[in-house]
Amino acid sequence: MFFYELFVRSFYDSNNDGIGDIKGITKKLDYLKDLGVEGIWLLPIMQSAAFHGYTIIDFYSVNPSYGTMEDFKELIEEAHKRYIKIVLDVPINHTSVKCDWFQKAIAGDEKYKDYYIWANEKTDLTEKRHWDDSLIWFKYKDKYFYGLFGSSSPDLNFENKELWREIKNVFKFWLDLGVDGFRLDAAKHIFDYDQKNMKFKYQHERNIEFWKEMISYVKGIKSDAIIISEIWDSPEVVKKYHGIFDVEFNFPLSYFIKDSILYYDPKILVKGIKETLGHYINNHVESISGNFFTNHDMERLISVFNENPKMAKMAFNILFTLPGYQFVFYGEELGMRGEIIDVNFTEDSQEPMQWYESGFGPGQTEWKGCKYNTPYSNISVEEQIKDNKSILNHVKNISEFRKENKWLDSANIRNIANDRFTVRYELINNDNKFLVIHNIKPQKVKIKIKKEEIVKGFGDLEIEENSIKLGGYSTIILR
Ligand code: ACG
Repeated sequence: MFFYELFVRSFYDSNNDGIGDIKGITKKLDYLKDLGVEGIWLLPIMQSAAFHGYTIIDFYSVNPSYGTMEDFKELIEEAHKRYIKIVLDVPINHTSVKCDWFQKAIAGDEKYKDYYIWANEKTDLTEKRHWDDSLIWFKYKDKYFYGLFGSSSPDLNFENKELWREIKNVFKFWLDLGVDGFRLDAAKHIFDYDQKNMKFKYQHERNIEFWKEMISYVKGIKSDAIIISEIWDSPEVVKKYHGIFDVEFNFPLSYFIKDSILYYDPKILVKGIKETLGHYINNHVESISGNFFTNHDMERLISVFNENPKMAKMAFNILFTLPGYQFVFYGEELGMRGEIIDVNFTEDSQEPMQWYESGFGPGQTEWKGCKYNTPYSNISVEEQIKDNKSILNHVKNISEFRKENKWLDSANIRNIANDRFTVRYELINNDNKFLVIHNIKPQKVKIKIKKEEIVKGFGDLEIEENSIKLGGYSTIILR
């Protein structure tokens, strides 16, 4: 299943204020359908003061700059008419400081005070976040609160069971509106502070207990709701949560895919598949692998590849020929550029979607100037739609192939191997068997095959009687 990760603010503007909105997405559903998209992961749409929307002011609202609740209902209806699912990002680990709950807590309301985590005599106010040395304790008026994601987003205190009920209401509210599922932000952070010893400490068991209860509640309302988790960590930690969520983002695999291409090293991909798709090797899939190469927190694909479009296409070939679901961040289908110098400042990877070569035209969002995706750089829907060799048309072709072979989502993967140039693996189910060969290097390679075995090729292929010359960054799929 092909999911498109969509950032509303940057996507399509329906009312000419320069900010992308929900009506804008509805207008562009046919573009997404044409691309082969089957599900949209909507980055947070609730009221928030931050550009990215991850600090929520009101969990039961739509950000007024994105539109109204009615617009959202219409989007769901129109998406469903096109068999596109809508999965909502719900960041419940923290709120905005502007959230009513936090404001009441600060004003001394006992109920809401217990919604947050406050410093006490044991607190080390200089304690740092383990991955980048950011501070985690912040002063608001006369109190210090715990905020793993910064000074404007106090963490919620899930020791308080009342909050579990509150969050269930949040999920119910959006399910009742018709959403098809949730992307659970920061899923490993629900219990990450040891309040006895006042020290940062992941408590994976307690997170699992929390999510199990939330998921069983959600499934009680909508049994086929899709639950996708974000646990950005090593394979060892990701594994701890296996089987809890329907879909788990495969962060480790995202690095293996990019590194194997970037460093011209087929061994990296073989290792990556073996280490992170083990459940598809031994046919014991409890959570679907959410495969991707970038998201809104990361450097964009083409920037990782020093703007080499062939490498980007190769990454798509790998993504769309592995078992699991595919998640593509908006704009990656055009090779949009964007770097991230600091994970706390992600604007540069979330620049306005480029619809026009000139950078201007109906629906074009302009909430920020583009530092990376400048006009006349061949990075626009307008330009690429006309060009058979564009990344956009490449993504369309490969997603179409994937749709024709839906069985690949849950295929068993076997005999993963490499030589100096290629990576090959078999994809199998009871009725089908494909052999996939990726040439992940720039040079051409000759491979012995029988013509009639060819199912499909992506890239440069010279087919001869008993062999094929597989161009650099090209893929062949055989029966
Ligand atoms: C989510 C969203 C993100 C959002 C928040 C907060 C959470 O996608 O847009 O931020 O609502 C951590 C968290 C993630 C979080 C990212 C941004 N993402 O775990 O939930 O930060 C290490 C750590 C990870 C860490 C990552 C960040 O382990 O926990 O993610 O670094 O770089 C190997 C290692 C792996 C390591 C990686 C990267 O893979 O195995 O452990 O990950 O390398 O080094 C938004 C804004 C923020 C704002 C916040 C409120 O973007 O700016 O502060 O909202």
